[in-house]
Amino acid sequence: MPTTNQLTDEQIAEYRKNGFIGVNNVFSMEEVEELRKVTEEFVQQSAELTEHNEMFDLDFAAGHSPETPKLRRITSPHTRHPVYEAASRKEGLLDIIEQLIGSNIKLHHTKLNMKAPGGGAQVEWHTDWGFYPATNDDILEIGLTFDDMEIENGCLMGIPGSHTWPALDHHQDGYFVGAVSEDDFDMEEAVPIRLKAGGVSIHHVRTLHGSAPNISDRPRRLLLMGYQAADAWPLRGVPDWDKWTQDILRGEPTNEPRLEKVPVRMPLPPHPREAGSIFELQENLKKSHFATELDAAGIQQQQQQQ
Ligand SMILES: O=C(O)CCC(=O)C(=O)O
Repeated sequence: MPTTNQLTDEQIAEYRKNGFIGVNNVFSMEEVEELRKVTEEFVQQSAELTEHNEMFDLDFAAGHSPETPKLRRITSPHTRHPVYEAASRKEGLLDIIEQLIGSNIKLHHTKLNMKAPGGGAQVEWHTDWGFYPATNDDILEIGLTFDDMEIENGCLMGIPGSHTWPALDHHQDGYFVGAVSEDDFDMEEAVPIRLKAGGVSIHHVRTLHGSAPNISDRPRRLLLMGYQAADAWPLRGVPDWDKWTQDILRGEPTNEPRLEKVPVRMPLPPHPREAGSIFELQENLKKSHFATELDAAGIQQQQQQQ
């Protein structure tokens, strides 16, 4: 099956209207196989660890142990192995991104989120904008799936049109917890992004998204790669100009931020309980949107009817 490097006009219109789309066949199965193989090596490397470190976030709730290592996240995988770096720089992918945010493209970050079979954790509803507001919102995240991604194994879900909403509050008791409260939206409007392995989800930085636990017997491995227009300047500043320019993947860097009238709420003050990953941060949320497996199953039933 040939891979694609172009969105159709319909796909672009859907992205602009809903704030997210799914696109199959962006990566070949050979590329996916290589990514799976390298990822398995990292999972084995994490086996002996008993606590999170700057590279690995472990899934204790899913039963992480030396015999059954359960890795929840690899942080910045593109800096850890050339296979991930190649994925983040794939020309066909950058062609697609250029259609959505223009020709000056900077890599924002990467992370590999994994949900183990039978319990891999949910990601509570949030916008990426809540974490890193900028001078304009030409910023998006790609999710490259290594596995067929379905509701059962905790696919990404989005709320259509939420990228046009005012800046959502990701605070609880005055502190940033990286998740919105249940009252801010109607979960029944959630649309799952179902994909085949090698496909990508694309969501706008202001799109409200989340994902349920994995209640299937299959893994869900999603390589998330954030990209931004080079003139979308982080409101928290650019601490390292050399690193900033190294991450320009297409076009030119600029020190002239483009200022757009965008609604913003800063992710401050930080939560007093220090958190390395979004999973740890969101554990501070008093009421999960996915309180029980039954809730997750309930959502699934609703969504399957859509
Ligand atoms: O892994 C997922 O399902 C979503 C991840 C996500 O949105 C995040 O890590 O910011």
